[in-house]
Amino acid sequence: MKLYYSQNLNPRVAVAVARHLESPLEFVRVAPRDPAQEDGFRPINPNTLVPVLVEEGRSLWETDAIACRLAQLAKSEFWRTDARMPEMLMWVSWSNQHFTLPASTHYFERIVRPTFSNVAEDPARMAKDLAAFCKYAGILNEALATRKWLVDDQLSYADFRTATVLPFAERSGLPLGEYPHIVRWHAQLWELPAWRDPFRGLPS
Ligand SMILES: N[C@@H](CCC(=O)N[C@@H](CS)C(=O)NCC(=O)O)C(=O)O
Repeated sequence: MKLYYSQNLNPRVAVAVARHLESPLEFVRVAPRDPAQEDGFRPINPNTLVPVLVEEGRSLWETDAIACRLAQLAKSEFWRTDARMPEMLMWVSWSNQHFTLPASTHYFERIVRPTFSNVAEDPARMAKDLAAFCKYAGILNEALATRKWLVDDQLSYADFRTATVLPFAERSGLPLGEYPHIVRWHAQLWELPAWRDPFRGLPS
């Protein structure tokens, strides 16, 4: 079983899940949007994006699907399968659609784009996305005020997924310090080696 990854937002989450669950797989570092690799990568994922899990010749793309499969293989409740699953999926969906989406513009403009282009960021777009991020950060902060972890006070995939952008928040210029419960919750995640340093020992 192979997990194709890069060090960007979504594959970071997939690698962290694999590390957390101690999944028996080979990590393969790729750059699927590099013109030299793109055509060769298409049979593995027609979207030419990572992460991708290849198991017995079958490809599974999308971070959430990969996390689900790895937890299934590990027989772990990290991906809830009981009555708590809808609540876990609520956070997974919410973070993908609302919290992480505007934050990922900051991530892209401040961390990724400067590695290949010197086109300046669009201030209007950045301001709009920052306002959206702050709105949803307020909602998350409020939710975390009364709980240790997002689902039933035990670590789950909802915590990893909702925190997708947080390791990059400071460098992306996202004002995380204004949300003390998010800061406390992310500090808890940071205590987990799989979350803090998922790429440890892997090619960068
Ligand atoms: N919806 C996909 C998004 C995957 C995606 O956007 N991957 C980006 C990284 S965040 C990618 O492959 N970019 C090219 C690269 O990292 O080389 C998922 O959740 O896995």
